[in-house]
This record gives sequence, C-alpha cells and structure tokens, in this order.
Amino acid sequence: MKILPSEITPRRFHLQRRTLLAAALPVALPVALPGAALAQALPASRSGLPGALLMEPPTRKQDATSYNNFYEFGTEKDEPVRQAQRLRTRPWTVSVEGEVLKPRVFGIEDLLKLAPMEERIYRLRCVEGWSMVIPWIGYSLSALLRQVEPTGKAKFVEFVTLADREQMPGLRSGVLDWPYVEALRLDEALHPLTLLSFGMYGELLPKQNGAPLRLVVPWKYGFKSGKSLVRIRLTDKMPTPSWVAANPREYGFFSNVNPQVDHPRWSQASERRIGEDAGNFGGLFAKRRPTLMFNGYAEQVASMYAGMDLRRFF
Ligand SMILES: Nc1nc2c(c(=O)[nH]1)N[C@H]1C(S)=C(S)[C@@H](COP(=O)(O)O)O[C@H]1N2
Ligand SMILES: [Mo]
Repeated sequence: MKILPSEITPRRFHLQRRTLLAAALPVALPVALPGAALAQALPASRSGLPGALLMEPPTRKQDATSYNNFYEFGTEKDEPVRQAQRLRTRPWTVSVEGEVLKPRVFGIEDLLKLAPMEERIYRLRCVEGWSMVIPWIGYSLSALLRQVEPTGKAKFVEFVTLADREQMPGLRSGVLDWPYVEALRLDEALHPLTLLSFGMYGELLPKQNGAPLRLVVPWKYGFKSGKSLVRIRLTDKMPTPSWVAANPREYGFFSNVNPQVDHPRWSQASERRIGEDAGNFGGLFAKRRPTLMFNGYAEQVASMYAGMDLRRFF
C-alpha cells in the first residue's frame, strides 16, 4: 500500500513536537542516557524571540546530517558526512578582531559559556532550490560582538572559516578561493535572529554541519551561514565573500532569500523541502512549495532593507 507523505507527516510532526516540548522542560538529570550521549547533550531552553520557533515539522536529523554543502570536504552532497569526520574540533579558537575596542581570541569552551543556549527552529533555504527546517542550538551573535565593543568605524562583519589542507581534502579543488569567507552588514550581524550555533537536534554540531561553531542567518541563502568559523573581523569597508569573488554576476553581497529575484540560471520562486518527496516516484511528482520573501522572516528583517532596490542589491 502506498502512503502519501501528506498522510504520514502530521503524525511525525506530532511526535517531534512532543520531543521538543520535553526539551523545553527544566533540565532534569537524564538518567537513562548512555555516557557518550550524556557528554554530547547541549542543554538549551526554547527561544522566546519572535520568529525563532518555526511551527513546521523539522527535517529528519538523518537527512540534515547526510545531505550537506561543505565544499572543504567535497562538492557532492554525500561527501561532507564521510570526509569531515577527520576534522579536529578541539582545541579550537575564534579570533574576533578589526574595528573593535577589545579584540580577543576566544577558546571554544569559553564560547560555549558566553551566553545562555537557546533552541531555535529555522528554515534553511539553499540557493540551489531546496530547503530544510533545523532545530539549532546557540545564542545571538550580538552577545559575542558586544563583548569586543565595535568601534564607530565598524560597518561590516567578515566571517572566515577554517582552511586546513591536511584536514580538508576539498581544498585541493579550485571551485572557490580558500578560506571560505562570508560577510554581513553590521546591523544584520547584530540582528537577534543571527545565530552563532554550536548544536542541532539537542546535541553538539556534527562535523559535516559546521562543528564546533557556525553562523546561521535564516533570511539569507544558506551559503551566507559559514561553517567551522575561526575568525570574525569587523571592518569599515564591504568585504568580498567567496561566492561573490567566484561569480559576481550570480551572487551578490546581500543574498537575501527573494522569490522575485531569480538566479541567472534558475528560478527562485519555489523550493523542494528535503524529506518530503520520499516515495513520490523519485521526486518526479514531488510538490514544490513557494519560497517566501526573506525566507519567511520579513516581519523581523524587512525594515533593514527599507528603500533598497533588492534587484540591484541582490
Ligand atoms: N565553510 C563552509 N560553510 C558553508 C558551506 C561551505 O561549503 N563551506 N556551504 C554553505 C551552503 S551552500 C549551505 S546551503 C549551508 C548548508 O548547511 P547544512 O549542511 O548544515 O545544511 O552551509 C553553508 N556554509
Ligand atoms: Mo547552499
């Protein structure tokens, strides 16, 4: 008998919501967890931030951790899960520098304690036309930026991710200039929805998803959310992100999710939700869902772009 995804999804959603609700209860000692899982558990409370808890069924963890873009470990979707396991995530430091009064190198253990961890359920929309819903764990990037005190000259924030030839076989390929660099305007970086993430699905980040810490900017295409960060630099001039350097005609600095502005090679009007098309004759008849302006976060972020021509500043 064939079961349509539309028939099974509500039940799975219901079960996952129960798990999430359980996670929201005051943290009790999880007696039944085996040792390794106990050490991995990342205690977090559910976010109270408007827009931070999406009421859509989360993507299966199995899908979110095996279908990845992390070009440092290969350009095929199934390469990061296989190749990234060799990544050493301890010790790890992140240098926060540039136009700041108090530049500082933070150790990963300090970063884990810097602010209270929250669970946030965000839509992630890849520029390639697929999306997922991921329960991240972390805190607003603004909590970290406040610590270093940006100067009056700081206008942009550049995010530099690890580039180590020994650990990352993908660096041998010339698809991008390494290290992978992304950037935001300072107001975007300080927006409360901009998340510095250390975990997902209640645990520390898997390596293929950007361990030990990554950025998550939910209203922008996924490539703005750099994985495995090592340097955060505040600047007075607009930095050049790796994708803009690689192809300025196709990728712009802002890269806000916008169904009305197509990629030069394909439409951005709709998307395929990963996991929804299983059983539908290999996805042939899988329904696509409309892509939402600012990925559904317009209420929270549109004011930052008031008066801007979003076709020009794509
Ligand atoms: N360092 C680095 N960060 C990266 C990428 C990458 O190749 N290298 N890919 C980006 C892209 S294109 C997407 S869609 C998201 C995917 O995140 P996920 O694998 O956790 O879903 O990571 C982004 N961050
Ligand atoms: Mo992407």
